[in-house]
Amino acid sequence: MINIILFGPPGSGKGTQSEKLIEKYSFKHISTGDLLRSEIAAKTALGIEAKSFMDKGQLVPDEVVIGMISSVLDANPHAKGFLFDGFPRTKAQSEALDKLLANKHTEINIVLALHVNEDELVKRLLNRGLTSGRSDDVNEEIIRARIIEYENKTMPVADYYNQFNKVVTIKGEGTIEEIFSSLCKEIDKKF
Ligand code: B4P
Repeated sequence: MINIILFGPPGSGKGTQSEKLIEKYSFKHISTGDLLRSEIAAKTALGIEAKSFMDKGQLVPDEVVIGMISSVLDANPHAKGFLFDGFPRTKAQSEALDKLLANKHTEINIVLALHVNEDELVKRLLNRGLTSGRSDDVNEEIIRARIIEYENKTMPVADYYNQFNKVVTIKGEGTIEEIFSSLCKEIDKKF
């Protein structure tokens, strides 16, 4: 079983690259952003709670997200590997994920960290906001708040996996195909 985390700030291309990676490698894709947005669309209690955080550019509480991941792992006992996109986003989520995977006698093999400068991130997200209908993409203030959340709460995830030498940094600027090819090179090297 191969388990990969695609890591990076908001707008670094995690969702974009995940789509291409799952097509090529047939991993089970787990995007906490997508899962939360479908809960919002279905107006569930979890979705209503999550929306109040997401609309402000804040992370959703750990216990909500960890519970969601645990259910998806249980629902996919025969997956040949998982591609985690946008999860874990805090050190507590990383520790919880490691425990959940250990219970299934597996682990995270590699963390692919996309690096993109802040001005480019803001430009991409404002641009996506023109068509996505996503309330967290519409104004620069919320986008900057998401980047600050990333720096304060999510960067420690890279430090956490770095202690096990699992992090590989990838340049996340350039064409989508160039970045995809860099990611595939690292995956193929590892497996
Ligand atoms: P997410 O849905 O995870 O996504 P994201 O941060 O917006 O960005 P992503 O990196 O996937 O960007 P994309 O490829 O689409 O998070 C949304 C919110 O959900 C969070 O703020 C948080 O509130 C909540 N949440 C999610 N997971 C959570 C967790 N684990 N814990 C707590 N809260 C959680 O790319 C963005 C744009 O760039 C697109 O328009 C794309 O077309 C463009 N783009 C991509 N690659 C490009 C390239 N190479 N060049 C130019 N443009 C490019």
